Amino acid sequence: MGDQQTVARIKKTAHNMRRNVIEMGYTAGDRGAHFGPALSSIEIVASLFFGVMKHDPKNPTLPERDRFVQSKGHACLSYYGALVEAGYITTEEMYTFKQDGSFLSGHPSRHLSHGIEISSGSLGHGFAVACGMAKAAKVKKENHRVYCLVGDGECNEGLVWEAAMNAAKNGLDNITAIVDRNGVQLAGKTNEIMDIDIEALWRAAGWEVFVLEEGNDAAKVLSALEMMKDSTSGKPHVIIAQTVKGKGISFMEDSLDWHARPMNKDQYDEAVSFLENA
Ligand SMILES: Cc1ncc(C[n+]2csc(CCOP(=O)(O)OP(=O)(O)O)c2C)c(N)n1
Repeated sequence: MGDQQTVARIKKTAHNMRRNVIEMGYTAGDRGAHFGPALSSIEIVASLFFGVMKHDPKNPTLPERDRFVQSKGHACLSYYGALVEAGYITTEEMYTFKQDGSFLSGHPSRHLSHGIEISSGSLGHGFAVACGMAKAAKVKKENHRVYCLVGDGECNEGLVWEAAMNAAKNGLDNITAIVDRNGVQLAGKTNEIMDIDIEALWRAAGWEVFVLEEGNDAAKVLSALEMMKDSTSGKPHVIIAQTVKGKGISFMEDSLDWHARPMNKDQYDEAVSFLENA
């Protein structure tokens, strides 16, 4: 388990990231934002950027940096929220989310100087690109690692499994995927839309699987990530993290309604008050 100071830093940053999500989502006005998908993934993204990944906001193109790919790109607010906290994006820039001309669009658009590694949002594609990046690192004998956030609904995509099988075949032990298993996707409960055993599928594809029951517990997420980093299985790794969609804002938790939508002033005030009293 990570040291207490690191865990405390991640928890504090996670709190700030939730606030960033609300600020940016409210800034989007009628265009709306994916609140629920971002909030479930906060502890995962925070643990990566503030506990596990090698990266330097002052040198965003550092060749040795670990790569992060947010394959569930619609949840970009957790990613942007972390980039704000790390210093890749200023607070002023944060408030341009979804405004005309802003580099902070509703899905990540590659912008290396701001820490956005690849464009993503078409489900399955980001994960396949992440596997390609891990393969490229192997070919070039580079030691950085690739981390990829995948949705549980996203695991319905055929491309995920083509890329996963190929990664295992190529022994890509330098990639860790984290499945944000929040159980709710765009149009319903994930197990009602496609009742698949994703643990068994990842194992069958040849990956080392770790099931994390508390994916919104920073200490446990950090510990799982470190364990996978130290693994000597020679396989690609996946952490299947049980999370809560909309985590941290009670009226958004486990709610299909808050997958993506605009937020009005009353809802904004209520969300801010939840965070201030958390
Ligand atoms: C290829 C593709 N098909 C459909 C969509 C539309 N879409 C956006 S989010 C989403 C649901 C994703 O669910 P999940 O992966 O569980 O992520 P969550 O929102 O729960 O974080 C869908 C179907 C898309 N972005 N890409």
